Amino acid sequence: MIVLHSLSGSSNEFHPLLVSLSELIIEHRSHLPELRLLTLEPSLQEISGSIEGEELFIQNELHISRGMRKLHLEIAIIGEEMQILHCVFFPDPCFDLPIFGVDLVVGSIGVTAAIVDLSPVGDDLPESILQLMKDINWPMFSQSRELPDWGKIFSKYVQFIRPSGLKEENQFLELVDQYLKILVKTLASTSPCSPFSLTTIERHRQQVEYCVQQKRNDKTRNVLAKAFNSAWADRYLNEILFDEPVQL
Ligand code: BLA
Repeated sequence: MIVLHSLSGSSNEFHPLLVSLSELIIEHRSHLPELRLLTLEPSLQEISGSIEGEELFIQNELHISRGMRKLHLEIAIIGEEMQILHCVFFPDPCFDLPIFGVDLVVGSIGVTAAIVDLSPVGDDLPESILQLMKDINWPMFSQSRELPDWGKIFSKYVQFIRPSGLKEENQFLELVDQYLKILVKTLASTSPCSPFSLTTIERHRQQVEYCVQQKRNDKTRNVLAKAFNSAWADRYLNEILFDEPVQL
């Protein structure tokens, strides 16, 4: 089991938002139907490296469930300062469900980036999800951040912010809670399409595109390449973070 306990005793204290976010994700994940832990080889479950003399430590957890081809939760610690929570729920393309993604980056001055989205794998999000999103109580964050060019994969509801203070950190957490509630609820009432249907093929194509665009994030690549090397970073991005769904 991930996560935070295996590092207690080290000088690293996890940021409270990272702890709450990982607990929230694990709680929602536990409600997914037919949830199963995927065994990862030990060298990928826990990974150590060093970045300019500082330690890098990554923990990975992978599950699958009905409707989800890959549920990935990762916590990375880089030196004394940086902590990252990365989580993506990739749907089975036979199900009309969006990709859930969240990334939290903590630096020496606190949380610098908090991003959450339900990303479409069709022209737009499914109608049932759009209906549920209408009821969300949208907080006004004081510092919105600008998405890079590859961020076109995200929905119009993507939140990319730098939370300012405890109130905004809690509001971000509340938003992730609502996104996950909507996803879990929708999954429960979604039946799969045939793997050969045109809609499945299109969702598969868009999931590949999501992975291709995410791999353009040089900030992720640079952190990994510095701690290991660029070949290792590319392999990790291609095989663990954003591996493409198997061919239909
Ligand atoms: C930004 N991602 C970042 C940043 C770092 C990482 C260091 C810069 C933070 C900042 O500008 O304040 C690093 N993220 C990582 C690492 C991992 C990681 C090392 O996940 C994993 C080991 N990224 C995702 C997912 C999303 C995402 C799932 O992995 C969205 C759902 C988004 N991260 C994302 C975006 C940025 C970012 C949009 C900003 C990129 C930019 O400003 O160019």
